[in-house]
Amino acid sequence: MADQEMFDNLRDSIVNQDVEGCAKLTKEALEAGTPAIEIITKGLSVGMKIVGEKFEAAEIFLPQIMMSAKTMNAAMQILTPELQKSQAGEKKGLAITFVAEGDIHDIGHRLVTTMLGANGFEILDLGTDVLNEKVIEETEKHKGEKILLVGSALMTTSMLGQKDLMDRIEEEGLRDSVKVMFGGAPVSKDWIEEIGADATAENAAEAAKVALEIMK
Ligand code: HCB
Repeated sequence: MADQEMFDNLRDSIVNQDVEGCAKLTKEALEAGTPAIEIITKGLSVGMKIVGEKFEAAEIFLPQIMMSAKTMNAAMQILTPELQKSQAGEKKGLAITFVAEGDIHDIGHRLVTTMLGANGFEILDLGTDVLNEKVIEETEKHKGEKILLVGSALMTTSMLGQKDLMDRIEEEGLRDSVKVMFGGAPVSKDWIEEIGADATAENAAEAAKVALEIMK
């Protein structure tokens, strides 16, 4: 099967909520030597983007998105051990990863967390719907270590909390102790500049690259 056809089939399995078909296609793609990260960025994530667009256009509703998320999770179970194969020697720092308060979208967050772990970061995963207070508390606990804060927000509402977090970091005198990157569909470079964070990335592979760069 040509590569593009394989990626299109993976994409369609997400859009069509085909849990078993997606798992089968994912295994076949891996067996054919396709890197796990390409299966995600060129196939599965493209499907998720289409699902989001269909939801916005009221062509599908919440139960369908939940099934697409279940489908993506089935593929991620197969792909995560591949992504976890470490490419790094010495530790690059402590990555504290979290999804913003009020936000439970965790597929991209888990993917970014896995990629950072595979690229030499020690991981403290705070999970989803995390209060800024908790992020500050954990940063203070680990002060003195090389800390990278990695926040995700998938909604314009939850993204606003990132500005509050940057303000709190300044107020607590922690700005020189941490690097901060944020990502998720609504996060743009302009937003990162506006709130005074250090970086963003389009996807998990780029997030790992950017993280290594800003932690040098
Ligand atoms: Co959700 N949802 N959803 N949803 N959802 C979005 C996010 C909308 C954009 C869909 C739309 O309207 N077009 C929309 C938000 C609109 C907005 O605010 N602008 C939306 C909405 C409105 C909602 C609800 C409010 C719906 C409702 O209840 N009426 C509700 C909110 C729940 C809540 O959080 N409180 C809701 C619920 C759900 C679920 C539960 C059904 C399900 C989530 C399941 C789960 O995550 N366990 C879901 C899903 C799946 C989506 C879409 C379709 C896909 C998200 C996804 O998993 N993408 C999404 C549409 C979209 O995003 N375009 C839609 C795939 C992953 C791999 O990509 O972007 O998350 P990613 O992560 C990338 C990238 O951003 C980057 O790397 C990742 C990996 O490549 N990245 C970082 C992420 N974090 C980073 C951090 C860094 O530092 C650097 C890079």
